[in-house]
Amino acid sequence: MDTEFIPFLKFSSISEIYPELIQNEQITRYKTLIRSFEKLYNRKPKFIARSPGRVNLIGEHIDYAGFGVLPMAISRDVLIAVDFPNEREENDMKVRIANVLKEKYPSKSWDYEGKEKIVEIKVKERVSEWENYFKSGYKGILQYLSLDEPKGMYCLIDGSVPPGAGLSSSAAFICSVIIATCFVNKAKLTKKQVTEIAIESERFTGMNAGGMDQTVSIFSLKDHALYIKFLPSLIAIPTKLPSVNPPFVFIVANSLIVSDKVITAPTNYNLRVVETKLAAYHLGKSLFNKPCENLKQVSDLYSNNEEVNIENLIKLSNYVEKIYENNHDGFTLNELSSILDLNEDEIKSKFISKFPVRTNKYQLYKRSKHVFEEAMRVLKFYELCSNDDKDDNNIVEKLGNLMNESHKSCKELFNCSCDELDDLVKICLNGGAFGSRLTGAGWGGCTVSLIYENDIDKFINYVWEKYYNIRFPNLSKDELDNVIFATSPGSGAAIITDL
Ligand code: NG1
Ligand code: MG
Repeated sequence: MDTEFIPFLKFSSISEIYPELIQNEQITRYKTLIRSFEKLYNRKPKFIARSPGRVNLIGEHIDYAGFGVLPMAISRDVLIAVDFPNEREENDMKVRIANVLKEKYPSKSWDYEGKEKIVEIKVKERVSEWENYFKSGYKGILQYLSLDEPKGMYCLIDGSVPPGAGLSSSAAFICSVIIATCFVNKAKLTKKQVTEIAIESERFTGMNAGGMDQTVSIFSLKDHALYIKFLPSLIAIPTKLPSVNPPFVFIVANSLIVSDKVITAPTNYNLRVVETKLAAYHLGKSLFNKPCENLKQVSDLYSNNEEVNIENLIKLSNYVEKIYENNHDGFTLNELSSILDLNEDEIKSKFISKFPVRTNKYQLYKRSKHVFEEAMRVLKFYELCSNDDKDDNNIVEKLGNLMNESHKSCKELFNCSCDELDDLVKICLNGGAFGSRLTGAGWGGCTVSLIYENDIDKFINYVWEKYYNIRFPNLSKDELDNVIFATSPGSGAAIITDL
């Protein structure tokens, strides 16, 4: 089989992808997937596409404001085993999808009805149906490739990223669909192109998504976190975490509060996107008489297009304090209309028509303050990683403090935490973490905590006792691995052909 396509993603063996500790377990998982595929379709898969989930270390809810973020890929991922029709089956353009969890995620199939019909591929917005994610990726890549006769596909999916947990199961799924479809149709695309298509595709689901998750899923390199800048154009910089002695790790702990972002988007995620855009419009107008599209643009104008820097972000945050001095609890549409100099219909069509939101008040102070300060914390965190100062005895404390400040801001200014997450963060800190914070969109899902590697077992036992045992007494200890686990930076998307 021709393996020249998307060459950057081709791996010959899974040992190149996963950390040593879990390689055997992964080999078994891949073998089981292949066997199930053969049983289901009575044919062999030609390859497996995999894309990882991620944990965001710092930089929450600022990707869509245009600021840099610093996540890392985790080993948990979405696998799609794929076969496609042979020469004798040329006209077969049907897509069949099945999931190893077939009760929960029933099989589906659909025929290709021609290029002009791609736009009509129905991705139901704000409905949580699993095939939606497949269809959104498939639609996005087909629109881009504009093929007359895309090959049909036989797919079996096995995901190990817990859904609704802030570990980006959705982007992992969509990225896998896109690279699988590219590979089947011999499309040569760059990582950046694939990422940009994935970002656009996720929007079909009704989420006005930022670009962090898709970028980290495609670009990550083993043993590196990823510093991602979005503007003026997407750049992903593999970043080693400081090597200190004793070594530290990040622990992901699931609050087990599921936040279905697609369903809650109008009052949560999409509303935050709108609020940050309204703030950008307002701040740009009041500072430079130039309404801005995002808060990064405000910061660029402020610094005359120099690289974003801490000093200017502090000044901007102070400016936010000043300009919203008398309004810390939000503006009604009517009040917005007077400060933005737009009538209500203009505001609606400009900011809220494509992704509708529901609120009585739009928070400009809290959201913009969070964004500027969080952007600052990312710069500081990145600086600590890139300097990797071996003589700095407090580097772990410093990283931890930045994470703690980030959580506080997510909770108090961005209002994207919840009681259980706050409780879990507190427990993690009491259990010895240097820093702990919600990760991903929030409103439920996971926390990420920084601890010494030597303390993993002690820490996990503590959290088990104080959080899981109390809030979820029916959870069996066998499930522990799924709800709380240590992670090291994993590798990004891959196509595995030697099965
Ligand atoms: P999750 O946790 O996957 O819903 C979302 C966005 C990110 C980013 C974070 C908050 C999508 C696909 N992902 O992540 O872009 O904005 O929230 O930092 O919308
Ligand atoms: Mg998601």
